[in-house]
Amino acid sequence: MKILVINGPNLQLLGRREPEIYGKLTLEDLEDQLKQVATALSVELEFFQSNHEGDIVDLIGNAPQNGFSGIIINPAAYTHTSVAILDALKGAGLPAVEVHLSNVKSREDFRHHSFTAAACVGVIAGLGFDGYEWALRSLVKILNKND
Ligand code: CA2
Repeated sequence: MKILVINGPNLQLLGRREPEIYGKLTLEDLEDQLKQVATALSVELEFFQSNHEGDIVDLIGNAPQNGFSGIIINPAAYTHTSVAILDALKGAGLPAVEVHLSNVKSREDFRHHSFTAAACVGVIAGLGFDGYEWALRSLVKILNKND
């Protein structure tokens, strides 16, 4: 089972800026933490970070033929703006879980609405890196049920 992990714009800055909001750990630290969980669950992960909406749309669109069974996505700022990513997720038809490091509901009003969540089986926000781990565990459970 192969799961695609997508991180959207500016998340390459993790651990380098705004540690009071996003923590001190880097994107590489996140990937290492998730790989350990994936090994324990016997699933394969592929990581992708992009600052470009179209690249994310292409990646999601190609995910089914590239053999992915599910998607974990932190669309970052595109969460609040992108009908294109929403449509790509719907079109791909794979179970997806949306993750946010911060509790978007406790932040500015413009972060309260997610366009992309409507195409996801669930959303996890405010748990930092652990949110990705719970997303992975839930996705694997969902996919195993679908077998
Ligand atoms: O809480 C999250 O994970 C967000 O998706 C992060 C986005 C923000 O626009 C969403 O509202 C919530 C921002 C990602 C920017 O990441 C940075 C990381 C470190 C330093 C600066 C930006």
